[in-house]
Amino acid sequence: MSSKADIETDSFAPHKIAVLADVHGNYTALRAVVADAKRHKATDFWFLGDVLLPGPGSTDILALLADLGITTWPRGNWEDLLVNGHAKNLDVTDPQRLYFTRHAMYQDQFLDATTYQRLADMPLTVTHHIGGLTFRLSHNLPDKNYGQELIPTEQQANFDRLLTSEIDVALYGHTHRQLMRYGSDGQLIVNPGTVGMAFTNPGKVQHDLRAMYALITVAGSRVTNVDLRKVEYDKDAELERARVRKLPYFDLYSDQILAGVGYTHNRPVLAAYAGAHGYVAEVARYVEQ
Ligand SMILES: [Mn+2]
Repeated sequence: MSSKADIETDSFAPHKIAVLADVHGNYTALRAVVADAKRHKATDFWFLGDVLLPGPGSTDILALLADLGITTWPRGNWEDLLVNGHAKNLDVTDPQRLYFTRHAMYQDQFLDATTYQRLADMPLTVTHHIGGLTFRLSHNLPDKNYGQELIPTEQQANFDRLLTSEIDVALYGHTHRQLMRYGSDGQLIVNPGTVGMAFTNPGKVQHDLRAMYALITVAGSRVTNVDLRKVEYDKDAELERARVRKLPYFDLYSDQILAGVGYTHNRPVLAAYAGAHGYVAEVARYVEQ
């Protein structure tokens, strides 16, 4: 796997960059965000990883991202879980690993070998140069796409790990929380929040289940605006897609979308759901193939 991608963009044109992260299989939310960004005349679209799962979206999401010019992005931890679930590399005695493997099994009806390989080969960081500014994109830390180091209440030293002297703006996702702050040397750090998998956040001021993204304006060699946006989308339509497409763990997805309840780390609930829906036997047969 390569670890870096470098993308050069015309320095002289003004840019309005829509930064998207953590779509998590929610095509309906992604479409709402893209429509909002186009209304606001976005010129560039970037993505920060965690593209599929646990929602029903699949090649439709990958095609929409490709239409926006997004073919490379920093690999999210859910890309790793999907790829490893498909490769049958996860320990399915763990209800959480069973959950990812059952979802990979579901995605197998849509994704071909080339697509799995493309996801496996995504770099950990992507660098963009615009107007003399260097932007570095990572899913979480530049060398670690999982973990809790960058939740908004963490210490400054953790955020400085996003930066080097060459970087002007660090963009990361993963926490599903919108954030704008600075590095110790004054560099800008932005997290656009999550497009498709909003959680009920701690604290009443953070409670919001809309689709999130960031719109960053660059004029000349300056960042002139950072707009942390939230967009309403049709949650019932998304759940209807999930129902029609026979999404596994449907009720948990429904709870996620309508109430912001996350089950990814709730092993007792995942185990009970898998047991009640026959997933344990299905995954055992899949892994043996
Ligand atoms: Mn995520």
